[in-house]
Amino acid sequence: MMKFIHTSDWHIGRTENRAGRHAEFEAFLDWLASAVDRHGAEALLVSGDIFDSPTPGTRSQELYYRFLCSMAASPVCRNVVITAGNHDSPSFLNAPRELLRALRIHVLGRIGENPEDEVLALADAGGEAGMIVCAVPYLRDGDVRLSEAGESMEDKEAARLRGIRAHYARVAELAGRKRAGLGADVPVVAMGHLFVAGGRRSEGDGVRDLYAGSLGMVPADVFSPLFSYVALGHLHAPQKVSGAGTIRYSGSPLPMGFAEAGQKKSVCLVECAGGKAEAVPLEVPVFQEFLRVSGNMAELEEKLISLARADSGAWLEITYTGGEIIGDLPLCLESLVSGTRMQIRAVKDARLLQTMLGGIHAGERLADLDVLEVFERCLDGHEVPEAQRPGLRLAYREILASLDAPEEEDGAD
Ligand SMILES: [Mn+2]
Repeated sequence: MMKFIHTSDWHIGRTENRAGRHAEFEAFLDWLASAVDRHGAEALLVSGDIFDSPTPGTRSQELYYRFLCSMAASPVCRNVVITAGNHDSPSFLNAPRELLRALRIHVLGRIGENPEDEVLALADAGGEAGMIVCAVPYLRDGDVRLSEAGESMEDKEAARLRGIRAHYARVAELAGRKRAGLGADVPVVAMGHLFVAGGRRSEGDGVRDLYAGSLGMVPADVFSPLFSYVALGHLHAPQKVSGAGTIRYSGSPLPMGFAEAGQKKSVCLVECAGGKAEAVPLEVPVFQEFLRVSGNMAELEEKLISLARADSGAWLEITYTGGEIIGDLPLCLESLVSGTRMQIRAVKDARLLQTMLGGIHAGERLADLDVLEVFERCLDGHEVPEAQRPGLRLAYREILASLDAPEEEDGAD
């Protein structure tokens, strides 16, 4: 039997309207370190998006290394596996990998020449072979497919999917061989940072849609039946992809913005025995409450007063829906929370937005719109003829795809 914790999408260094959240990240990592020991987890798997940015600040790095240090000293947890997500810099994660390996912390920033590197045999608490992990990082286009000139968007997508399928098949085969070599019937667990069909996106979960609609998704059958469990990252709401719950998103441990306010956050505690895996969510405490409040001035006043009475320390996103124009709305609202523990992080004036931006719908901020939606609004705004739009959309998506892969070049340094 092998017990481990699966988590992902920490996004260390993420800010909320420029407000730092290091205290929350620190509280989460402390909680996680104690949860690992309390539950007797022999391994910790982190499926991507460790950092929010490819160039994390020094505070963020300090939190990360301090946490890894506590894991290395854990009396229970014998191995940590960290894979890169689309937000991470593969080179940044990989830079200390030799040093970390000495502490039984395995880092997979990008796939290398040898897929064997992604197939790890981990020991259990007794020092015996406990499980095999296929530590597959986020697969960038350049990792799994060769671009060809003149390819259509559909051709590219099909080639990308074939590449992902082939890669998972390859590591499954290697894992099968490794298991046979061990002569022990240990479970095989796969990791991934991708959007698996059947996964449910929450509004604004930080997953950038590079491709519209169903493009960019991967069917769950890319994962070999050899895998007892698939530890996924990328979507921020915790969820099962398969009915049995053995292909699963742990979700982000902290709310990534107000769109995730009120979402219950968790990590997964997984027990593997024989070919079977069982996962239960461990709820992460709320370290900083995010709250959305809306209404006209009288309603807002009433809500904020009652929150103040309850001694709320929430971060607020306030949407003013009143008809009356209030010139100094942020100041007015600020005076309502002064002397309380609450902090206003964002103010939206539904009516003002409506009149000023026309095409932008009530309650929206530019930051809430998907990049493709913004482009659509531009096409509408400039009254671009329908016939020209498909070509422009394609060109725009190609630009986006190239922006999303800043790491392709950094192999040089
Ligand atoms: Mn993420």
